[in-house]
Amino acid sequence: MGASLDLVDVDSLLTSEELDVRATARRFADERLRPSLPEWFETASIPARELAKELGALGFLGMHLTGYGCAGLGPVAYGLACLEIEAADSGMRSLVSVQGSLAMYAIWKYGSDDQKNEWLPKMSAGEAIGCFGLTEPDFGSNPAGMRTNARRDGGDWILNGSKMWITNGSVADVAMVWARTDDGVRGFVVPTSTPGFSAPEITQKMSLRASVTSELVLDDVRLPESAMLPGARGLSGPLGCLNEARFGIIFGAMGAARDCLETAVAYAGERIVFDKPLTAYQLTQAKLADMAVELNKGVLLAVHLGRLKEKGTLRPEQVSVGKLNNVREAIAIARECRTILAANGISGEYPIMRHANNLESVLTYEGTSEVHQLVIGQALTGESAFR
Ligand code: TGC
Ligand code: FAD
Repeated sequence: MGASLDLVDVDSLLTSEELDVRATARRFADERLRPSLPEWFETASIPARELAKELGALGFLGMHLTGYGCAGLGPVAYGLACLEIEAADSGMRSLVSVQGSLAMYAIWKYGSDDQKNEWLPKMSAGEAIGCFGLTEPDFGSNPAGMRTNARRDGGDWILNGSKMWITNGSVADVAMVWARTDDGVRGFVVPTSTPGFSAPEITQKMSLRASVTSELVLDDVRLPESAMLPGARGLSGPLGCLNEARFGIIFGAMGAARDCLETAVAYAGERIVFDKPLTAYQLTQAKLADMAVELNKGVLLAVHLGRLKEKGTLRPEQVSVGKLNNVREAIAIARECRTILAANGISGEYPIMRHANNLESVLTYEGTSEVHQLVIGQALTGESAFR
């Protein structure tokens, strides 16, 4: 956090390596991302290939994975990088999350040696971009219902179906596609140049505009036997990847919230209303105090969950606690900060409305807030209320 917002001295919980990673990510966000984001958001276009290479050069792609050119850093360092990148824009953090925690992680965790050797080095360098296709037009929260299927044809696989709302889809070199087979849900490594594969971009988004979102269409896509991920069988495969990306979001959302709060504090100090700066009014201070308390609690929760992940004891329902709380609080902070800037709050000249709009996507993807409530509810009661 920026020093002045770190009310409870969270920084004292971080190692010097973690602080260094954070400083590098903050510099990249401030110098490379922040100046261009208003334009990228407005035009809904990003230089994805260039950014991937720059992020790769900094070691931010698959940074919590080991081997194959990955940085092999701890979960808190990874989380802090997500936080700083999302302080610039959630769409930028999405690029990092999908590449490292979903696409690369799927290969790293469940892939064959050949798949790992072929894809991970170029993905960690940002020379190849990956995407992760789980959601379908009719099956988002309930991926168990997926219709995309893979059937055998001699020694090959033939994939048919479609995926929806897929981050990085149209710019990806490789897609992790989850499909129903006679043997349950399996994952496939699909080079996007394969005949029958296409990825039309989704337009008219009012949120996460600085991010590529696409449909994936699989029309008789023929793949060799070796394209299947050997280590993933059933839904636990993709859900295992989601734990990784959700973990990054627990930190990331606090970055968006921090950027809103920093903007609001600075604005309130300069804005004169009824002859005094806005910061001099008790109502404003109450808002700022409440938001700073939630921000500090959220970052503390993120670091705590990171330490559990480091020990290898982090459970999925604990990830749900973090994702539910931190995204919900981040969006509340963004909306409250918007009120402090009033009319200026809706302007693209300030980052607040962009963060607020982005956080609507973050609230929905990687498990909606309702899905995470139900995961926590199940852990509390032993009853599954999904169906
Ligand atoms: P259920 O019967 O409970 O479980 C099926 C199997 O999966 C296992 N499992 C998990 N494994 C690892 N991690 C988890 N979090 C897991 N949750 C469940 C479970 O043990 C079981 O294993 P097995 O071996 O017994 O078969 O599954 P269900 O069908 O009842 O569904 C549970 C539910 C609703 C929680 C799950 O479907 C879910 O999480 N739904 C939300 C879907 C979702 O989050 N989609 C995200 C798509 S990717 C995305 O949004 C990327 S955006 C990224 C960006 O741009 O940043
Ligand atoms: P639905 O599942 O149709 O849910 C509709 C509403 O019903 C929600 O409020 C939900 O919480 C609620 N609901 C669902 N089940 C229950 C229940 N049992 N009880 C009570 N309420 C319930 N997916 C990918 O696979 N890869 C990606 O890279 C990816 N990137 C994305 C990027 C963006 C910008 C967005 C917006 C989405 C992305 N997604 C991606 C998709 C995302 O994961 C899904 O949108 C999400 O899982 C929710 O699915 P849905 O939109 O179909 O909503």
